[in-house]
Amino acid sequence: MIDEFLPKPEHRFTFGLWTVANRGRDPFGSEVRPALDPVEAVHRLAELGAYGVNLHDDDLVPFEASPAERDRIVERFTAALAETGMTVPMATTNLFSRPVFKEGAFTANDPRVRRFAVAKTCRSIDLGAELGATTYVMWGGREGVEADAAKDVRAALDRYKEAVDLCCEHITTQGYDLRIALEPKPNEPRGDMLLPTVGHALAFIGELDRPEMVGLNPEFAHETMSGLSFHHGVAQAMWHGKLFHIDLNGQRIGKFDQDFRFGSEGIRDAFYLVKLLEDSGWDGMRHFDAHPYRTEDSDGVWDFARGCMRTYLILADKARRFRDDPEIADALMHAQAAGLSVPTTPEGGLAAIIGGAEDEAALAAQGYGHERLDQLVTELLLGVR
Ligand code: GLT
Ligand code: MN
Ligand code: MN
Repeated sequence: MIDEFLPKPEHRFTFGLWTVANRGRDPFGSEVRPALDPVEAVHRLAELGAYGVNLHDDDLVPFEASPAERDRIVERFTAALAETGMTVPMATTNLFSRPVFKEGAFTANDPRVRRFAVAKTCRSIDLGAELGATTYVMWGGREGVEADAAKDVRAALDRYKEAVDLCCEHITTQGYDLRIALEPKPNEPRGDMLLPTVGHALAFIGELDRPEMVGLNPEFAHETMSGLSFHHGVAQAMWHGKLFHIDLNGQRIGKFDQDFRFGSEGIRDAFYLVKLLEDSGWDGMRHFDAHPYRTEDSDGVWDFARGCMRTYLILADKARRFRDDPEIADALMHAQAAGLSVPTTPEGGLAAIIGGAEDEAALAAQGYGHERLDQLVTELLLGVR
């Protein structure tokens, strides 16, 4: 039997090295799985049909490694990429694990910590460029505060901008083909984090020295944690030309930062997101930033990875069925969905609008058939149409 949902490199699925290598540690318990060699991760993901892997500097090269060790590690990793045809489309920096960043990295009160963070980031940008990455993600995991008295948010944003500008300067002077994607998150690990949502981050980009080099890497779990619609956030990022990358996973509103397998929670939201990416012809990566349940052994890790990709492909198929379904098309007509593409301004311009005589009572009496439309989507997702 042909498996129509078999992942292939052409689908552009990527995984963070840190996702499949996640060892199941949580605030209440220790690691439950052994360490995973990045070279093995590359081979296993390639066998499953992935297109590439993404990484933090420290995921591949331990922070303490000497320059000679670094070169050896990178060489061995590059050989695995060449052998499998896998790529590294995105790179990022770990600015959150080491104790030095406990008060912040780019927005730490101590300028020496900030300089250390910028230097670590520039080295990591060099590594990403060496591996061929064209997107550089910035997730400010420690940029935030619990004791609000300790941090002036306006000054912190000045410093955040300064650090991003410095990184853009490094990319430009080195001549790298690299764009920066900021990743918003509302909280966890800090009580409150800077650039908490897609909207905050979009507004921040407008204040940068080189705004054209900077866009967004929205994450399903992060907008959902705020109670916001992920696909609305992604759609707005696209509308501004700022969707540079995307982090896919599963999350339920009101819970801790779950980072579950894509589609395991919020299946409707996941459907509308996949539909948006597919309908818009998104040619970027379908990147999974999730981790296996703590219940899993090493085999479960690969079930997890396979599941993320398979669910995406099933939802992409549902998006195609949505388009081809005559009853859904009829319900969309009833909802006047196509009417939104008609400009508000008629021939005759504003004067025609002001002088117009719309029949308010007739307009108000219209029904839009959303109950029928939404039930059809439910039945599509439940597999009965
Ligand atoms: C970390 C975080 C993610 C970010 C990664 C990039 S690291 O796992 O939870 O949301 O995308 O720094
Ligand atoms: Mn997350
Ligand atoms: Mn993420």
